[in-house]
Order: sequence, then C-alpha cells, then structure tokens
Amino acid sequence: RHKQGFTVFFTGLSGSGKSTIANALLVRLLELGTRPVTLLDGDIVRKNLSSELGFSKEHRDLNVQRIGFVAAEITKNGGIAICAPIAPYKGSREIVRENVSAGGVFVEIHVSTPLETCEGRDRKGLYALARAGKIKEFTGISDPYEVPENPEMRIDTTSLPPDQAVQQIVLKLEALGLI
Ligand code: GGZ
Repeated sequence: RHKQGFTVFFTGLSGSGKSTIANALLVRLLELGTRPVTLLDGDIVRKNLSSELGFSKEHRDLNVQRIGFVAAEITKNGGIAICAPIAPYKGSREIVRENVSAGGVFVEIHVSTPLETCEGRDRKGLYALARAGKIKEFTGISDPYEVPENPEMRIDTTSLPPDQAVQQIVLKLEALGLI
C-alpha cells in the first residue's frame, strides 16, 4: 500500500503562501509517516543548490529544472517531494511534470493568491523595493508569471488559513490514492 512516490509542486507569486503551506504539509505528511518526505523550498534551494543563479528567464528555468531533477529522483525511489519555487514559466513546469511522471505522480498546485493580496501583505518588503525599481525582474511587477492552465489544484490563501489549505490538499492526495 502507498508504495508509489509523488511530488507536490507548488507554484505562485512571492508572498502567495507557498512556503507556509508547504511547511504545514510537510508536518502533516511526516505525521502520517507513510514515506520519507523532502521539502525543496524556493529560498532554501537558492541558498544551497542554486546559489550562483539570478532571476533571468534562463536562471529561473535552470533553478526549476534542478528542483525538478531532485524531486524526480525522490519520487522514483518511492519518497515524497514537496517543492515550492515561484516557477513562473509554463515550459519549465511542463518539463518537471514529464520528468517526475516517469517515476511517480506529479501534483501541481497553483497557489493563486492574487497580486493585490501578496503585495498588500508584503511580508519581506520586496514588493515595495520592486515598485521603487530597486529589485529588477520581480515576478508580478516587472517580470512575468504564466498562470498554470491545468493544475491538479488551485488554492487562493487570501481568506484561507494554512491548516485549511493543507486539509484540502490531504483530501486531494487521498482521492488520488497517494496517502
Ligand atoms: C521574484 C525574487 C526576486 C525576483 C528575490 N523575483 O518571497 P521570497 O522572496 O522569499 O521568495 C522569492 C524567491 C524566489 O525564488 P524562486 O527560486 O522561488 O524563483 S524561481 O522559481 O523563479 O526561480 C523572493 C526572492 O526569491 N526574490 N528576487 N526578482 N522573487
């Protein structure tokens, strides 16, 4: 039972709630204890695996492919990978989907919290810096975000607490027969 590995791949704007939900989902899946769980969060990956990369399209694509490679390896070996990069480009997300699907199940979750909410929160002050032109190529302000067309789920955190978001995801994973 539950031998198939899978990847939960969150994509969305900075401040959309990806990291918060990913961390809460990690805790929940560890509690269930069915398989080893690895979290590949955007900023942690950038500090370690992708420390030399910037935010051009080429560098973002490279960053997302690296995350996808690690997630595919984990999935192929029967584990659970949780990824939470912005991953703004459709083509890049599709390549990750193909790689992961070769050895398990790919679950794409668009954290669709609108820009107004993300910018209104501005927890790290990055949107203010981006508006002031102090951060170039900032996703949603001066750089594109290509909205996923067929994600397995969409979650808008504007008025949804993290534990309720996690509950919806757990139900989806159960419906897919993964947990
Ligand atoms: C977007 C940026 C940028 C620019 C720095 N654009 O909310 P955060 O701060 O903690 O997470 C964001 C993170 C984005 O890195 P990712 O690896 O997830 O992006 S991608 O998937 O596109 O490779 C944000 C911070 O880095 N950050 N500069 N210009 N976000």
